[in-house]
Amino acid sequence: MATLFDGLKGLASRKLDRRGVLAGLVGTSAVALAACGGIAQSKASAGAANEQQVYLTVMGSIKMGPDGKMHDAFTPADFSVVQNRPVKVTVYSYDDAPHSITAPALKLNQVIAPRKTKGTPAVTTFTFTPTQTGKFLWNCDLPCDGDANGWAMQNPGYMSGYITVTPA
Ligand SMILES: [Cu+2]
Repeated sequence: MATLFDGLKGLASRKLDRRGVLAGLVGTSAVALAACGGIAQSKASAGAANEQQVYLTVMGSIKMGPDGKMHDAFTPADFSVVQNRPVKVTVYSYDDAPHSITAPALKLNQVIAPRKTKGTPAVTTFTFTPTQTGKFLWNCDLPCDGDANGWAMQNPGYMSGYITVTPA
């Protein structure tokens, strides 16, 4: 991991007093611990390269439904990933209410944080590794789409969609 190397390099090149050395060592061991979380260091970097990235955006009253009303929606609501590889999901929410991506079959139940300032999205990131292949329905599990009594939560393409997992 670059951070561990940079940490050691920084430690060696800096002239530190005792407190500085201690702080440097603490910082380095924290990084080493983080590397341990990825099992072995070499595997951790291989895992990062193997990681799949998904970017989603959430907006309130953004997509017109067949009822002619505007509904809360994820964009995209459907995405496809490959089995047995970590998926890093980054969600930008421009909405002032929390939402979720809930898919029990994939053991997913992730709250998506609401934005605090209008126009500035809240960023939620999480990682999961799908082990089974198939097409899995997800829903937002937190009451939303208030103007339409939660209609979007039951309708794929809005506050619901499909995660397709294809064989590795
Ligand atoms: Cu929602």
